[in-house]
Amino acid sequence: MLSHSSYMLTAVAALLVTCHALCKCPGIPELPSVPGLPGKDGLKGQPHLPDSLDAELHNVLVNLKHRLSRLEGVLALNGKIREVGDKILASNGKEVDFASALESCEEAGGTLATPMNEEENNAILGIVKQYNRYAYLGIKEGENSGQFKYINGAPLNYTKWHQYEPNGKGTEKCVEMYTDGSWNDKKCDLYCLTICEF
Ligand code: MMA
Ligand code: CA
Repeated sequence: MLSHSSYMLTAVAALLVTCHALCKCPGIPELPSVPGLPGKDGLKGQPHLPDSLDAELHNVLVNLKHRLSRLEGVLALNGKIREVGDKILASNGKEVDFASALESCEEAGGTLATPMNEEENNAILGIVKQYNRYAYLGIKEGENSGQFKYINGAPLNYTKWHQYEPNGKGTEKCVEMYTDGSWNDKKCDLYCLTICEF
């Protein structure tokens, strides 16, 4: 019979293995193998967990969710994050060129804020207004001038161009958000606020 603490250890290990299987966790190293505990493929093909372990895992998950939501509440209260749909938005308050802004976001495990609809655009706008600074978006012009795309190369499915924009005709390959939420194509080597999404 396993002791209570062994069950807890097994529950937490199983949870971590499950989390690692479900998500890519930037900055979090691969789990070391623990003798006596299942490896990262060890839960596959196992039809059920024992009821007690299942209940324990459920409990751990409920508590983690509760703790995370309280932490998110604290960060939101302090104006450090904004949540929109499944995205979390945050800025480091720094104004840098496009490449540096993207690098900071990726280093933190995210990417540049990329509005995919009006609701997301408004959430990013909230941060632009908070700092009263234009911000680079996660959008770039492709090789063919006039063709703006998401950083991952996918075509845009939502746009909010300011009147008469984009007007750079291949000379302004990045995009900034104005303090009214509209977009302007802009040179990539200027200084704009860094806003990331996670
Ligand atoms: C600047 C620059 C452009 C923008 C125009 C709008 C003069 O250039 O920000 O990207 O389109 O202003 O007047
Ligand atoms: Ca422009």
